[in-house]
Amino acid sequence: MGRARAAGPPPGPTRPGFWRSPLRGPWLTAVFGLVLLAGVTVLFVTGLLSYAAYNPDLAPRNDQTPDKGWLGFYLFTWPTSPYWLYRLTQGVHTVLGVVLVPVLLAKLWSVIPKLFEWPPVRSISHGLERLSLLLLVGGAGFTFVTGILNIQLDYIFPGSFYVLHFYGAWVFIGAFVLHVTFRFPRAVRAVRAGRGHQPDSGSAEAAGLVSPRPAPATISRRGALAMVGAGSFALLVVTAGQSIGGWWRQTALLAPHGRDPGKGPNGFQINKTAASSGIRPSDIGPAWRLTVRGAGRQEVLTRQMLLAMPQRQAALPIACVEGWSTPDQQWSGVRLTDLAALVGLGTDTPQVLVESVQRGGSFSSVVLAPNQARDERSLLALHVNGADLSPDHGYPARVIVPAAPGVHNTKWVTRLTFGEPV
Ligand SMILES: Nc1nc2c(c(=O)[nH]1)N[C@H]1C(S)=C(S)[C@@H](COP(=O)(O)O)O[C@H]1N2
Ligand SMILES: [Mo]
Repeated sequence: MGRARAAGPPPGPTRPGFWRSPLRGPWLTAVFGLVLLAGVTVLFVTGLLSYAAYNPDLAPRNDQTPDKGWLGFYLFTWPTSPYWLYRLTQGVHTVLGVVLVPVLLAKLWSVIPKLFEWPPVRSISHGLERLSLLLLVGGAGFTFVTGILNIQLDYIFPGSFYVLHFYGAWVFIGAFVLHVTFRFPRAVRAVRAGRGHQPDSGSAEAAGLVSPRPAPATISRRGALAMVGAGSFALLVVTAGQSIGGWWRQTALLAPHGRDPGKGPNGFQINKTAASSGIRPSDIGPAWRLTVRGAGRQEVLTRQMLLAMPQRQAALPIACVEGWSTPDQQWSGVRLTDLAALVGLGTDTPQVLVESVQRGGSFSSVVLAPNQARDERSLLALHVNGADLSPDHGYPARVIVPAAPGVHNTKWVTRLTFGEPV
């Protein structure tokens, strides 16, 4: 140990003189850090909401991370109003996650000499601090990468994405809170000292960020900030359109799949087509039936019988966990409360298990909470924008619920079971 120190760090990035950018210093690191503090806080809150929106405590099949344990302490019944709630929270979560990537990379760049600090561990407390930084950097990288892969590649980790992203986020946020607790006062001081203030490389204030032999500047600190800002803005422009929808969708170059949903009443986003979900024409042909069960009774209906019931309208969006969403669509069909009444249930409609003709897959069934089943905008939709649902949009019948995540809007529904434990 003593000899290693006497010999100094090995040649390369562990030598302080190796990192020569004159831009590095407490001010730049503090500015990136404070932007991330605000941004990551919003990401964390909207991420918690995203999980709550699944109503995971309602039924095991709603829960994508069944071993969450006490990490589910904050869960609450997801509301149905405002009807655009999940569209907003999940749009913000995914767009902000993408937009913060340049800031995250810039922040890492600004502290890179610290990551190569020599000797790597000086004392127990120094070792613990470095371990927490490892969790911070690793947790951030992991959480951002899993999130972005899910947005871009359309559920590439079937089921397991949620688990990875969920635990990754908790590790990240734990290390993040520690980091902010220790560094916040220093960051505020550095920002107050101003952009032009560059402390001596050896001083405590320099915090190991300032190069002892800086190269000549090729860009100003303000220019560096502008570059990162421009990168974030460019990402905003190419992602936000998938959440705003309408004309803006054309600007959403990074929108998943960019598949053209076609024109007309059914011309809005489709991730999983009937064919890719293994739906056979015979499953949704004339032989299709809807079974409604509950209160010890059972009714079997054809689509004709459903069409003979009172038809209700609701203008609601579909908002996917991936961040894309549709503008409000005009759905029409039968209220879930009217279907519950068919088996003799009153207005205090209980929870309902919704099952699709689709065989297998974690999106083929869901349990809706009583507040969702009771909402008068919650429909078993038969039409959209004045036309029959297309097979890809769930013909003969799909569920649509205000404020629910897209995955709770089950397509090709064949059975509704009210009030029985699942
Ligand atoms: N039966 C069934 N219903 C489903 C799905 C599915 O894969 N199978 N996908 C869900 C998801 S994740 C979303 S976001 C919405 C809209 O998906 P779509 O774009 O594939 O229509 O439908 C939901 N309903
Ligand atoms: Mo989805």
